[in-house]
Amino acid sequence: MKRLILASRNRHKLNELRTFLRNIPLEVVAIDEVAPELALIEDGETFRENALRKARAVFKRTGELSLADDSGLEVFYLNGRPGVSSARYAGVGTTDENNNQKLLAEMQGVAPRRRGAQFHAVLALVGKNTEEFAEGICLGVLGEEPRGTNGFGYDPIFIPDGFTRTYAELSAEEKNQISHRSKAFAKMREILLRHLSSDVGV
Ligand code: ITT
Repeated sequence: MKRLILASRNRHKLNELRTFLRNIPLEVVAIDEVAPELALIEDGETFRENALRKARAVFKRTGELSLADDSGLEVFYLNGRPGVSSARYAGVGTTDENNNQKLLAEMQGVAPRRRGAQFHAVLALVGKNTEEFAEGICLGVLGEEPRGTNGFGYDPIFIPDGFTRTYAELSAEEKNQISHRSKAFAKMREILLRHLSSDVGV
């Protein structure tokens, strides 16, 4: 079976991606299983640029089909911040909790109708003669305080549209039905299946 190398070191993202990839005839391998020393550098200005850089780095190192995710939370009141800096909003090597606290402090006193936000994910697939992208967005609002213990990152402070619960109060199955990453993956799934059936560039 052909292998797909996941260009991510975020175990939560890896779990979500593995779930989405369950029924696709590819052997899924995380980058740390094949090249733990490889640096995945994210110094681009867009999710697309960063996802492409990560997938290209892994393809260059392994010569195998590589999939990367770059994602984050965009708060409209803050002109899209934290955006591409989501993982390191409160500083490089910080915790999810610190990122959430920083964001909540910046949004303190902002009225509910001005707390709109979106989670945004871009997936990049790189192989021989292949560079493809898929994007997904989930609209919602920023909560007033963290709620829930599921998931990771900004999940405890993001309430997706149509829900009163945060992402962190949804089960993994519920989140995976509506999330930015699942929407991006639904498109990537088509791309992967097309490549597998034609075998072009994979
Ligand atoms: P890799 O680059 O190794 O994949 P990373 O965590 O550094 O892992 P990103 O640079 O794409 O990945 O940063 C994404 C950050 O955005 C992530 O650390 C969270 O803070 C946030 N984020 C993305 N998707 C999320 C989700 O589904 N739930 C909560 N937070 C999320």
